[in-house]
Amino acid sequence: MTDTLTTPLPDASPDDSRSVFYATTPIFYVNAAPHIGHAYTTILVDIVTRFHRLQGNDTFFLTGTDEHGEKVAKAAAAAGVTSQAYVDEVSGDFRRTWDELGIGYDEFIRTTEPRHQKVVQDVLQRVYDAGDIFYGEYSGLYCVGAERFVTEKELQDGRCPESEDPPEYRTEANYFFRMEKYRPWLREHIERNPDFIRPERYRNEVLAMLREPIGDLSISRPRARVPWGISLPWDEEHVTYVWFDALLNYWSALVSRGVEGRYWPAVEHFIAKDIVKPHGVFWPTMLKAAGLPVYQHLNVHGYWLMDARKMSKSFGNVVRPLDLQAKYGRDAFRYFLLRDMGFGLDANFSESAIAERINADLANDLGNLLNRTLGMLGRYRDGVVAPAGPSESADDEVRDAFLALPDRMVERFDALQFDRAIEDVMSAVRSANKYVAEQAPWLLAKDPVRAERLDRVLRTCLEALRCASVLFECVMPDKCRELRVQLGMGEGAVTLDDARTWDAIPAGTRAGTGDPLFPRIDLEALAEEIAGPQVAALEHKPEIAIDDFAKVELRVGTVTHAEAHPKADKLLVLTVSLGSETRTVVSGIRAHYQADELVGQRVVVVANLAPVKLRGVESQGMILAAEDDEGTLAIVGPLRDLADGSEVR
Ligand code: ME8
Repeated sequence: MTDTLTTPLPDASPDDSRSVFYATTPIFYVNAAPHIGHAYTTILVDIVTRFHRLQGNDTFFLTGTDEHGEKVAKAAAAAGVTSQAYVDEVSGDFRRTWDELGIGYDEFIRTTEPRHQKVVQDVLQRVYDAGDIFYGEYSGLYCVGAERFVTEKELQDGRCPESEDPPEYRTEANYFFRMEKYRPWLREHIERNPDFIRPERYRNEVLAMLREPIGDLSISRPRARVPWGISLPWDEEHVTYVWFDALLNYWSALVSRGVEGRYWPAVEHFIAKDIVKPHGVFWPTMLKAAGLPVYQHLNVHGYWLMDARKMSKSFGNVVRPLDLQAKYGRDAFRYFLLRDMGFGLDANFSESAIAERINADLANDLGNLLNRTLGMLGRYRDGVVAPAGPSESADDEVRDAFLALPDRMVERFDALQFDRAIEDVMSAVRSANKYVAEQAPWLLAKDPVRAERLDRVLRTCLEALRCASVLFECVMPDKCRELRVQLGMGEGAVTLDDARTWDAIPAGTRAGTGDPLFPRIDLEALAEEIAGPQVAALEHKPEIAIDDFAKVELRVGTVTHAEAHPKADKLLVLTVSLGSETRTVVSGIRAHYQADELVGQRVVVVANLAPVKLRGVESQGMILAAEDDEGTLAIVGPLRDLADGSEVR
């Protein structure tokens, strides 16, 4: 069973002069549950679309799931259910995740929906009738993980560059799309439109592909081998190749709602670098052959890495977005994702990075400005905003810094510099905090002659906060609304123009206080929770003298008992015999070792480490373990049988 989820669009009037912004995420394969990588692209598109809506543009945001193909059929078989039951389940998981993350998509498309299949068949027939599809035989290396043929040249150590799986050799009779025919046109198009694929490194990557023949694209699979797909309209014995099917979602979603005239081709695709070739080569040539205008921009971001490796289900290093949202809050999590990845580049993911970012930017800089401003307004003015009085140059500087931000933010977003856009706003917030310190309202409050000056300083801070709440509206919609409520401005909608005005808070407005918007994260508690290898692994250690090393007392021991920590799911509590004494050692190795396999294990203990309480259990030392780049961890022990307590020198 397939169902559709659509939200009503506001009407477009015939004389509509608004700019159109149509943005897409990839439609995700349903062979894996959503993780931070999928969440990043989806949250990013949500933020960018909200920013365009804030500017009054006519926006359409599409996401969905890619449900056909060998990979999905194999995953269903492995799960022991029908393909349809399987895709319904996982697609639902994606949709629920996006709903819980507050993603404001206009359309969620599934490639198993009849409305999509019909459009795919129409386009196939059109390209077939035009003579751009032919029947032939092909032999080559096929990668099921990436669902495409790969060339010898692309392989890295014999493996597919995308999935890192070894491909298999296949010979098959297929239908082919005359892709090579469109290579000169595509090359010229990209050369003439320098920002068609961006950032530039990905444009160069595609141009390099186009310098040599790209071949024709095999676009069908025999139904006998891969039944899970859309039939070719002229030959029931073959189903459409999954990429030909999937890419067309960007078009079918509009056609099925009758809005293709309104939104095509103003389309902005957002993807990660794994799928540059299908989007940069297959897709534009398909569109050209179908007689459709090509998209406006292909925007390519890097990978979220976990332990220096792409986060991916096949590498087993994924983090679920809803877990992070539950722990850190939806808006703070969105803020982190946007702030900590430079678009186009890879970024390292870690929970301590989220916590540090939240504390530094949101709890300290923004939270501090809000709390101190509302605190002072309450203390000195009973929470009531005074009329706007005359300003001095220090006030004007803060005002000018904020009023320059809307235009700068538009430029930053257009240039895909999202992290810098955020940093611009934060830097103005920091300058407002500095202004408070310099103006010292607490001193002004002691001097009745300076009452008007105090009002001006408080109002400047309130206006700065109001503007920040508008500028951050697309990134943190819930928190920004709450912020404005705390400022006494109610829950009404805002537009970017609200950040182009100053002294807009009416005199007499009663601001309240509320719970802190961004509570500080207890970094120590977090470090305890993720204690173990990650915490101990300082990357660059300073050179030390032998005396420094001699300060560390290392002793051989034997684990006599091991059990799970009652309050932390990453920790084990070990009892270790050092011969003359017994120690309790709390160790963050639970992801790597079972408690019972450790009993009898010989270990090396740092015996003179100051005791520390980890989630309520005192740890009297540390055991040594090594971890490689792949994340495999091994406890270090003596290679010969030595008495417990022997010193390691
Ligand atoms: O490729 N870092 O689906 P997919 C950043 N169905 N982004 C990541 C990521 C990571 N570690 N891992 C995944 C497919 N992504 C096809 C697409 S489109 C017509 C068909 C995100 O489930 C990123 O957006 O493998 C990447 O391009 C996408 O998930 C791949 O999703």
